[in-house]
Amino acid sequence: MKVAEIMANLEKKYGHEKEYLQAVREVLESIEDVYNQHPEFEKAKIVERLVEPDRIFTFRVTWIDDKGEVQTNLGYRVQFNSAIGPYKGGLRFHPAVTPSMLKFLGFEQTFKNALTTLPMGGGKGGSDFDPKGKSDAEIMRFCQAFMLELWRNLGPDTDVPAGDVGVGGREIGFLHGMYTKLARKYSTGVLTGKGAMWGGSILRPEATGFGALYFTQHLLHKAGKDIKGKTVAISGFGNVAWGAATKATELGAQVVAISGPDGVVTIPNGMSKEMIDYMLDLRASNQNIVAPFATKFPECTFIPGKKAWSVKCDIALPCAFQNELNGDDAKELIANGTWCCCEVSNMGCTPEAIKTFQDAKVLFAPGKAVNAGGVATSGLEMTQNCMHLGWSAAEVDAKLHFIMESIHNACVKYGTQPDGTIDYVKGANIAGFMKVAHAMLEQGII
Ligand code: 2IT
Repeated sequence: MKVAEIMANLEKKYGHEKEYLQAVREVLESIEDVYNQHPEFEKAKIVERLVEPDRIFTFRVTWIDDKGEVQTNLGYRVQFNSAIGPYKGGLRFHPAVTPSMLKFLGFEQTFKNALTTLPMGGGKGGSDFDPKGKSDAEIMRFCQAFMLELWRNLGPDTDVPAGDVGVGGREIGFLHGMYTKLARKYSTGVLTGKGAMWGGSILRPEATGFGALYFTQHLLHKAGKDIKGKTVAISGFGNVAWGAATKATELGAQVVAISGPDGVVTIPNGMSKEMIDYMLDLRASNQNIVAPFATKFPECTFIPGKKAWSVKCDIALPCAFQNELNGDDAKELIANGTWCCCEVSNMGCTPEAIKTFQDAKVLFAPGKAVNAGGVATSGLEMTQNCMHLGWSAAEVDAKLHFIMESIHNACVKYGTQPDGTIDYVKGANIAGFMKVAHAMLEQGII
């Protein structure tokens, strides 16, 4: 395989799909050497097949807003790869959603899911629907209209969506209700992230953030460091940021910043329980602004137009959106003394940012390893659903711990460099790729 050739072909075909091309390039560059030691991969054209999704569904979603006006959005489901299990991955509702964004996310999901140790293929979906400013009733009608189109393509052994940006417990509830009505049967395992009273796993809401901090602990431990007493800057204020802030605080770190599209809030003495709880109210308000946080807690300061990366911190945790931390942000962080960045959002750092961190010997780990605790706990939810039972928080947490440790071990196994340092980007990409590639190889040319 020659990465340059494959990328040139993809650029010809999909030149406008920037996020997709970025995600593919990062993985292919990491795996090139290892891949080329396996002539059987080359013969079966594993990479050429793996970069293309199995299929993409595109559909129109029409719904009626509170004023009685007819609205039309686009809906998608990218079924990327099912070599190791049913398609699995979240739904993103955000006005910037395009096929490129969902292809990048589905591609990433395929490797991430392989890292979890659980049998899940990769998928992703969503819509350009903007939840901002919508009422609960509008969100419900949109979710119902979305499911009306998608339901036939889903199933516990076929494709199992969950939440992502703009889709949380409320949306999963509406989607599940409509699925049940259309399918005329109660399939507990057709969506994950359900309410704890109707088949959801305890700790699923917390799992992405908790898992990210467990991974961070392993990474720090390996580097001879400890999170206790360190300052942490978090971007975003949604579900993932909330879970990360909760666990970071519990582990004795100080969360000194959270942010939104409108700016950053600095938190001089770290977050209290009341502040962490208030993040949930902010998200549920559907306004997508973080400024009210500083009004509610006067010791905090809101700085409009600034990112979390302008705040002095030991550890940076991007928890919001792809490419939210660029090369200049990385330089600013480093100048302010940051020595660790664990990417919690999917592809949160640009390639320039990653290079800047790695060149400066900042400890860096990529999203597909750090944030895999979310989808892993979705996998645990699927297992509980199959077994028709529910595990306790302690049981789920122990399994999440084990999975994050396994992912860290896999990164160390495949990412340790001749000089003894660990390239977590390489490690995660090679470990995830090896599993999917071998599964594809053993299942023939399909
Ligand atoms: O990016 C992700 O891994 C998610 N949004 C969670 C997907 C899932 O199926 O739980």
